[in-house]
Amino acid sequence: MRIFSNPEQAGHNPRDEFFRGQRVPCFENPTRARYVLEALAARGVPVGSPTHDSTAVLAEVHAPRYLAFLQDAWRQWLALDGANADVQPFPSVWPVRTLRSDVEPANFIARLGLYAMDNGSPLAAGTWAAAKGGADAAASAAHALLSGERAAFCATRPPGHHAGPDFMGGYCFLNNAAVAAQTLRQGGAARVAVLDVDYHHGNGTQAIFYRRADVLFVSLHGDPRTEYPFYLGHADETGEGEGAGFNLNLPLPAGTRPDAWFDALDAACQRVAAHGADALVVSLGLDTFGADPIAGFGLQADDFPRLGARLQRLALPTVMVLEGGYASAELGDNACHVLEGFEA
Ligand code: OKP
Ligand code: ZN
Repeated sequence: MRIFSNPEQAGHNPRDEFFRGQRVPCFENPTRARYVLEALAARGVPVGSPTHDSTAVLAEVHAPRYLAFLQDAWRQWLALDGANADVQPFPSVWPVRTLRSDVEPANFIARLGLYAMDNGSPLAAGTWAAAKGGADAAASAAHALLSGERAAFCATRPPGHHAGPDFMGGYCFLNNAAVAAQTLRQGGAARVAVLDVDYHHGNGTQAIFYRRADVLFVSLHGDPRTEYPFYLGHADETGEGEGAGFNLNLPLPAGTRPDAWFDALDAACQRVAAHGADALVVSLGLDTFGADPIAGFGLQADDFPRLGARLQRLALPTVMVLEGGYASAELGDNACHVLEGFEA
C-alpha cells in the first residue's frame, strides 16, 4: 500500500471554533496528523509526498470562483481594516433561501459567508497550501492505482468530504475524495464508487456527483435529523437526472452499536459491488470510534481491522483518504488497524 501525506498540513492550524456559543480549541488540528504519521513510522511504513498536481482536476470538481476565493482568502482577510494574523475570520451572514448567491459581494466577510456552509471551518494562514497538498495527495494516490498499485492511503488533513462544488464546511476546504474519484475517471476507470464511512454524512461529495451515473456515492453516517451536517444525508436522496439511483444514504441513529454498523457497511458494500466499479475511493473517517469527542457511534479498536478486511473483500483498486477522527491519541492506531485489516 502506498501512503501519501501533505507536509503543508501543519500550516492549517486555526486556534478555536464555536461550540454552543463558546470558543473551544479546534478539534481538527495538526496533532491528528502527527499521531497518524507516528503510528505509521512506528510500524516502519514509508510515507511519501505527493507526486501529482491536482490543479486541473480540482477545476472539474469545484467552481472556479470558489477556488479563486479560497486561494487568496487569507491575503484578503489581512487586507481588511482591523484584521490581523492572530485573529480568525468567521462568516456572519449567509445567502439562505430567497437571497442571491450568483453575485459575489465586495465585502470579504460576506464573500466568506457565500463560500461557507457553517461558521465551523476557520481559516488560517496556511489553509490553502494545506488543503491543496491534501488534494495533491489524493490525485497522487489515484495515479498510483492507475499505475497498477492495489491500494493507497492519504494520511492527510484537513478532511474534504463536506466541501461541495463551491463551498467549504465542517473543517473541509477541498474535496479530496472527489479529486481521487475524478482523477480515476480521467485516467480510464469507467465507473468509480465512493464509499464514505465517516460518522458525518459526506454532503460535499454527494453534491459533486449527484447528477452523475459514473461515480456512485454510498454513505453510512449519523442520522442528519440529529447529527451534523443536518441538511443532507437522508435515505430519500437517491440522485438526480443521469445520476438517479447512483446515490445511497444509510443514516443510522446516534448510539448505533458495532454489529448494526457492520450490517449497514455490508449493505453499502453490496451496492458498491453491484455498480461494477473499476476503482473504489473510501472516505475513511475514524470518528465512528466510541471515544470520539464529537460523534456518537460505538466502534472499538478491534472493529477497525474488521472494516479494513470488509473493504479488501470488494477486491477493487482502492484509495483511502483520511476524513474525520478526533480522538487524536488513538487516531494513528485506528488508521493503521484499518490498513492492516485490508492487507491481511
Ligand atoms: C467533520 B468530519 C462543533 C460542531 C461540529 C462539525 C463537525 C464536522 C465534522 N463546533 N462541527 O466529517 O469529521
Ligand atoms: Zn466526521
